[in-house]
Amino acid sequence: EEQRSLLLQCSSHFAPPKGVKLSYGTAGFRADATLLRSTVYRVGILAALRSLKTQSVIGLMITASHNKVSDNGVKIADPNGGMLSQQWEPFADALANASDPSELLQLIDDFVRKEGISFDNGRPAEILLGRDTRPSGKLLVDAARQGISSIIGAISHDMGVLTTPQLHWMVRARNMGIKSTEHDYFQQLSHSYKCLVELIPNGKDVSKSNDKVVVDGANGVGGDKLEVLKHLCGGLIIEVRNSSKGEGALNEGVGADFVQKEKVVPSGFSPSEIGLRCASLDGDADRLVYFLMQPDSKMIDLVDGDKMLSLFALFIKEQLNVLKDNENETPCPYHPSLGIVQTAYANGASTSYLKNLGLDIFITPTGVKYLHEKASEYDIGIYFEANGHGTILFSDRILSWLEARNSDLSSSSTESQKAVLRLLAVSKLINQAVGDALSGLLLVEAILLHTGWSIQKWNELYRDLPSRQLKVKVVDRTAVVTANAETVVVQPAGIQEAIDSETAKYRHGRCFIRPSGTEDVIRVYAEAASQEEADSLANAVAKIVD
Ligand code: NG1
Ligand code: ZN
Repeated sequence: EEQRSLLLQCSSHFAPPKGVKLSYGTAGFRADATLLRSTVYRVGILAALRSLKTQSVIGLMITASHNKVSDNGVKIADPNGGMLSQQWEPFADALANASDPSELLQLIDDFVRKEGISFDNGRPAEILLGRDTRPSGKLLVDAARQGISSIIGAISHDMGVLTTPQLHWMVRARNMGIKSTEHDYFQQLSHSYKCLVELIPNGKDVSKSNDKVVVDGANGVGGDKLEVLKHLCGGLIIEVRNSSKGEGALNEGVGADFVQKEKVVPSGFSPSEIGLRCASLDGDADRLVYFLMQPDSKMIDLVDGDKMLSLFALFIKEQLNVLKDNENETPCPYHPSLGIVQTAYANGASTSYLKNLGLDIFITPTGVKYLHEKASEYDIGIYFEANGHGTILFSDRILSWLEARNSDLSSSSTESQKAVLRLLAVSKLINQAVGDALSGLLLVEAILLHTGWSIQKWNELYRDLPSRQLKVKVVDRTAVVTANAETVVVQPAGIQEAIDSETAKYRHGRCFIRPSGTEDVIRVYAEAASQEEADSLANAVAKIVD
């Protein structure tokens, strides 16, 4: 009863905007920041309920990632640091769209009963709050806190400005009972990076290398955090451009999304970077792409998520092969599975390349939740979106086997011992909660040192098929329904046939459309033998959609 009146009273201060229907999409709720106060308040309530249900710490992140600075968003990190369980998404939608406090209360009442959530048995709700550098973030964190406080006994910790992956990492660490501060995050990443460097064959003297990487921080939080992290990473030279301290607007003409989609040099880079290894983070630093500036042109050679995936897959496979070749030293009671997970946006050339390596590849629909879930089915699962979001997951089974082998072999310094140590270091460096540009960057840098490759050499693993992405504004994007991991349109009728007949006109043609989960658009993706053909195919299909 006390709980009910508290909820009714608090909720009356957070009237939802009229005529706006929000949906908890692939990235939580996203909208113009001015529309989000009531939504975020309600997600605060949701986070507290989720924490009570799971009896664990939950995360709540305020960010709109690579979207424009006037947008914002909110999403929940589940106890393992991953995305909110899909079973709760319909409840999230219903909460956000409830028209008044009494409807809200009714929804909560029903849901709490259905889920068997108890307000007074067990530990109180506990939520970690984070936000990116958007100016609207503070106010929205405040709304989230009020939502959390409308559940009696619930506690929130404001962790301040963080990258999205940092918050997810902290939630995961808290629930694993390990050290979970930002300092611990930096320590774990830099320590495991240095382990990998120490394990480089033939003791290459890394400290003497004056090779640097120049990183575009999208005018957001990622560059600021990288400034701290880089000083802990031994001889690694990182030059940060476009941190949040500069003049430029978040994600405007900068950042991983811009660089990947436009394939041009971001602001803040000059011809002096030609030939150097360059990288771009997105606005909340959960995406990373590398690139090379072309001489005499604004254009870049993009080294995208698919290529990072390929680099990581090669390295992991090499370590697993060492273990297999020395099986007498490190007998494994099972055959460790290595799985690669991509979406339809993966460049066709990457998929062929990975297949030729004999790797097991699976395609899921767009959305980290799908990729992550699939990757977790393997002993080692690597997933990446072409846009640079991805990570590597290690099963408990393989981690305990590696730990056990490590103690068996601890005094030896055989090749298998090194392979075990490398895999363990990767499992600690990579953020297993969610894709993380900072940990991804350190892993790329460590592997390039290990292989002795330049970014040019890495880029030549395979040649991308030219591609083009377009977005088409439509009245109702939900009218487009897809199947087969979004590669086929099943509704409206006739569209797929039209796309097929257009695609058939092009060499190496491949094309699909899907409704975006984060913007009010239909996305068109086309691939073909030349850039002109990819452009022309994408334009032709965009006309069909319009
Ligand atoms: P939508 O808007 O559903 O295409 C975009 C990205 C996703 C994912 C989400 C979340 C593309 C084509 N799509 O989703 O891959 O990263 O944002 O941020 O890049
Ligand atoms: Zn992002």
